[in-house]
Amino acid sequence: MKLSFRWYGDSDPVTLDKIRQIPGMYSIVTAVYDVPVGEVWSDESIKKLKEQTENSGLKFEVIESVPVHEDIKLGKPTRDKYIENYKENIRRLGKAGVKCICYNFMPVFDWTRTQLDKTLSDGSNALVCYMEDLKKMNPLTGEFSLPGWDTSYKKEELKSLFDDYSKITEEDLWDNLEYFLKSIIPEAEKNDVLMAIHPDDPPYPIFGLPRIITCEKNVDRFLNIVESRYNGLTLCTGSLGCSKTNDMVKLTAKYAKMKRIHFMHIRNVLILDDGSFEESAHKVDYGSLDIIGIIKALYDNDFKGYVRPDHGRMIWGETGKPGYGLYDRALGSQYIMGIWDTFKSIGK
Ligand code: DNO
Repeated sequence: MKLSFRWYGDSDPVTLDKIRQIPGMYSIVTAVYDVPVGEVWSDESIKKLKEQTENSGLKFEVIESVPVHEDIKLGKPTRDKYIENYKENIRRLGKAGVKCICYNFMPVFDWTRTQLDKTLSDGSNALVCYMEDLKKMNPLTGEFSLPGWDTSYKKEELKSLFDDYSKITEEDLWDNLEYFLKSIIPEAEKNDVLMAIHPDDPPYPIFGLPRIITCEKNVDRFLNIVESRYNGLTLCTGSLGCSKTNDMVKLTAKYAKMKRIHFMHIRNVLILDDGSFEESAHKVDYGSLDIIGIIKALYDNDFKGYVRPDHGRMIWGETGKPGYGLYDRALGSQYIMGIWDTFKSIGK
């Protein structure tokens, strides 16, 4: 298992110098942020990221994300142009030494929460998703956005995207995913870049938009579309795991055994009675997920991929990008590695 850490580039208050001091840190997880979704990343930007990373003594092996243009998800005629760009990005990143690309296939919105700074009982704050609030949110009228979202849309553009999605079914979305995968996976194979889809977060339709990477049955279906190791997963424990029906220990063991997990996002969530959830500290008894069981499943199946501590709470007065402060993610990383090292030392 290779420890990694998300870094948002020069504008990230969490600097590479700080990240490299976290014990066991191996690779940076980053992306080119100055290019609109769907366009080709310049060789210069990729080179700069690689140099910055390597000069800090870290590897440049994981990209999160190369975002997928909405026209691809919608199956519009213009998708072929964007797919060609996507393939070019795979080639360029592969040439630069990238081994794994994380992406998602969520219509319009990436991860979604109802509050980014809910104060917990210990005075820290965290991302939460409360069902009652989620029902009241309307991205077409509300003046809110989340850090994971593409904020470049104007209200009218968002409206027309919603109209487009109202005309397609979940099965259409599957067809469009299939078309995309069949085009890009051969390119990933040629360039030795492992593609790792991120599950939908939360794993159910929101705002009337379909979501399909949500549960075991659908992940199985996804993996079967292209039976190649290069068509793999970013298994995000907190995304799938905030739905009680997803047994994360079982899923981790199953897909790790199949060698289809290339990237693990590990975090804990506390699931409330009505399906709402709060992001909690990684430590097993702070949330609803069996983090130790998940890591054991990885260990038992000789997991060799990348892992990153996913969102952390904001602690010790830190401010910054919600979910992506230094301190709690660093603590989480040491919890994860501590469990891993313990299994390593006691053996299977
Ligand atoms: C949230 C992240 C996601 C993830 C994308 C992958 O913090 O895990 O935003 O990067 O869904 O494409």
